[in-house]
Parts: sequence; structure tokens; C-alpha cells
Amino acid sequence: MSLSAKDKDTVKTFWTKVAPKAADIGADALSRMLVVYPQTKTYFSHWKDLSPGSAPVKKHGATVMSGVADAVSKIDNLSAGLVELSQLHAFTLRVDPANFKILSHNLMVVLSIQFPSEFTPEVHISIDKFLAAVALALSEKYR
Ligand code: HNI
Repeated sequence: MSLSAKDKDTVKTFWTKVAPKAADIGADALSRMLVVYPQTKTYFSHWKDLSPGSAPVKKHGATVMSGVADAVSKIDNLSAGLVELSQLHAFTLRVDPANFKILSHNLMVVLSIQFPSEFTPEVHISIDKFLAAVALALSEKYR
């Protein structure tokens, strides 16, 4: 399931609308993930406060979204582009790759709330494919 030229175009165009609100969107997506899928909290047990909108959740929401923005810029070669981030998640952080899908889902829920008219079914498909490709690239160093 590779990204077509049209998918890439759709993702890049949509991301220009997301970029100015990226930090807030990331914080909302992370907040939601930690509440709805509490098993994901194990990776962040070193934080003082994992509640929605807390300082570390906000900070890390912005960090994750800068990673996604970086992936948008490397959309033509995600596995090479995300090799270091993949190594970090696989060997240092030891994040189960199943969680990438969970975060992607939460991110799409937040995008649909924040961009009710722009997040059309067509955009939804391309973003879903893109986030799946990012998750695959991040999972590459696990084997
Ligand atoms: Ni993730 C750190 C990007 C999914 C757990 N993560 C980062 C950093 C980036 C990043 C960027 C900071 C790297 C650095 O310090 O050099 N993470 C991404 C992206 C995705 C993702 C782009 C998927 C789209 N990460 C996940 C998921 C989990 C996760 C699904 C666990 C549920 N990430 C972490 C943890 C850290 C982390 C844990 C370290 C955070 C800290 O504060 O210690």
C-alpha cells in the first residue's frame, strides 16, 4: 500500500493547514491516547503528570508533531528518512510497534475534530496511508 503522487500531494497540502496548530494537535492526540488506551502510559511513567494537557504531555505532543512534520518532508523515502527515529524507538525506548497504530488513530480523531471541513474522506485516506507508512518506517529497525 504505497503512497501515490496524489496521496503525497494531498498530505503536503493538508499539512500546510495543520502546521500552525501542530503543537496543540499533538498535545490533544497524546492526551487522548493516554486516556483511551491507558496501556500506552507505561512508556511515559517517568513523567510527573500524564493527565490531559499537562506540561509534559504538551511538550511531547509538540515533539511528536515535529517528527511527523519531518516525515512529511521525507515523504518520498520514509524508511531512509526515519532510520534514526526508528532505532531510537526500537532499541532505546522499546516501544511496541502496535502503539504506532494507536497514536495514528488518535491523531486522525483530533484532525477530524479540528478540521471538520478540510478533513474530507479523501484527505482521511491519504493521511491514513501516510501515517501507516510512517509507522512501517518506524518499525523497520525492530528486525
Ligand atoms: Ni515517539 C520520543 C516521534 C510514536 C514513545 N518520539 C520521540 C521523539 C520524537 C518522536 C521526535 C524525540 C526523539 C529524540 O529525543 O531524539 N514518536 C514519534 C513519532 C511517532 C511516535 C513521529 C509516530 C507517529 N512514540 C510513539 C509512540 C510511543 C512513543 C506510539 C509510545 C506509545 N517517543 C516515545 C517516548 C519518547 C519518544 C517514550 C521519549 C519521551 C521522553 O520524554 O522520554
